[in-house]
Amino acid sequence: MAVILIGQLNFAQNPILRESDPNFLYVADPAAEVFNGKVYVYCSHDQPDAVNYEGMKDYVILESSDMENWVNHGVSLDPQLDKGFEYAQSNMNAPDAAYKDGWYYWYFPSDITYVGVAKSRTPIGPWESAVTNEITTIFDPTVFVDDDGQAYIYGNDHWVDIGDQGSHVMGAKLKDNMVELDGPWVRLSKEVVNEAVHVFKRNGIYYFCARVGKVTKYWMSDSPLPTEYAKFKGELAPNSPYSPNHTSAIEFNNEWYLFYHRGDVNHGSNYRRSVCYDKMTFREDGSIEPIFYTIDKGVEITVPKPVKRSKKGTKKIKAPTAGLSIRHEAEAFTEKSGIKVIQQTDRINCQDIGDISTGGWTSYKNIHFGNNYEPTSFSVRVATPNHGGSIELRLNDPKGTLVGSIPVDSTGGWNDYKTLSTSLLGIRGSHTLYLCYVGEAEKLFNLNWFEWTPPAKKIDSTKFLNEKKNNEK
Ligand code: FUB
Repeated sequence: MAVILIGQLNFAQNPILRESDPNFLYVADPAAEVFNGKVYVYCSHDQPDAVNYEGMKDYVILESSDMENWVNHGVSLDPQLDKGFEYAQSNMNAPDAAYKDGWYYWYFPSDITYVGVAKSRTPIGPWESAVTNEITTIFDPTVFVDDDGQAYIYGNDHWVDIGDQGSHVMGAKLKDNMVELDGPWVRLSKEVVNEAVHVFKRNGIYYFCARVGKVTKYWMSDSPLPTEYAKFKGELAPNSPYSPNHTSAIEFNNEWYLFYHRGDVNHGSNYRRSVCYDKMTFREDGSIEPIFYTIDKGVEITVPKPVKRSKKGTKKIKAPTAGLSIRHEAEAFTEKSGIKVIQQTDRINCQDIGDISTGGWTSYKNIHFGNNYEPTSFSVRVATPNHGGSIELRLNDPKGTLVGSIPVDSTGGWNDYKTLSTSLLGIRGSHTLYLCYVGEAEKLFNLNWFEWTPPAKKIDSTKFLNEKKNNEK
């Protein structure tokens, strides 16, 4: 049995993505979720030259296992380009995601107020459309699944002709299929709100948050769809610098965090925003202390320390590689041959690729290896009781250029995962990566994920300092 000690304090950094990171993007409207013990943040995507919200067209996922080290999955849903989303048009504002009955659902607005839905078997895709047309109209859709499995959709009726005149927090039940309303929209706030509705539950209390004027305010209720208005409680988070606020809250390792965006970092603006997060403090009556925004290494993270695990003795958690490594779930492949997607036997809702025999392969498109030829560290997470053979890394074709090979020995069993690494040389740019499986055993290994760390972008420091000076003038 694992014994968990709580207590070590680490510091994570705001904003999550920085201009100096490889594959940096401006991301906004963070919808944070915890799925299978990991944090996923579903974000809208601001274009680097944006001067309004009209050019917002696709969505990005950030992922973390510890709230300190983040994986940037990049653009993960592009309804205007991906097949099956022909109904989705433009203005892809704030999204949200939810899980129910084996599917992850991604709710995204198109044309400002129409709500489209994508679904996937994993939190990071691949995504397919769950519908053939938009499911409803509401501004800034957000979905909450209660402990009894009942799902609700919320938003505000700014620019939407439902409910009373004016813009309020609105909510409705969703059917079990997660794509149809199960009843009428209900007005939940007496007060007028602007946008950015988000709902979470803590100790049996439902919290409704929304931007009102320049700040985020909140309401409390003992019902997810109160027939009387939810009780207005006041300010939750101050104005976010250079940008109207948009927040979401999660509990992770017994701490609560509020995600938000700001436009005053990364040479940003109102339309070039960056996602941040800070700790939440609840008072005894369930009300919340206004959030204090931090910048740089200011986010306190309480780390649970596993000190003992199973009969095999003490296992230390390996600190993730410094820098921004990019993790890709093995089952989120583009194409495959001779493998199956399988459930992990000791973790609910976690998938691997398995039943792998020699000659099998999986491919992953658009893997970006950085812009220079510096070594790229590459790791795989595998489990097997067998001599697992090896994983060959090839570019653009199952028989394409061999750029690396990782030998896989027995890790001890099908539930004993090990991370194996190698260093790849001489690759740059984006490629379709083929992982090709070679070995003798009938079932070689199960592969959970692979991860790589593109070398940091070389920054022209003179240009950076000049730009900074100009901005400060
Ligand atoms: O991202 C576009 C819009 O900005 C969102 O829909 C609003 O909530 C605000 O964050």
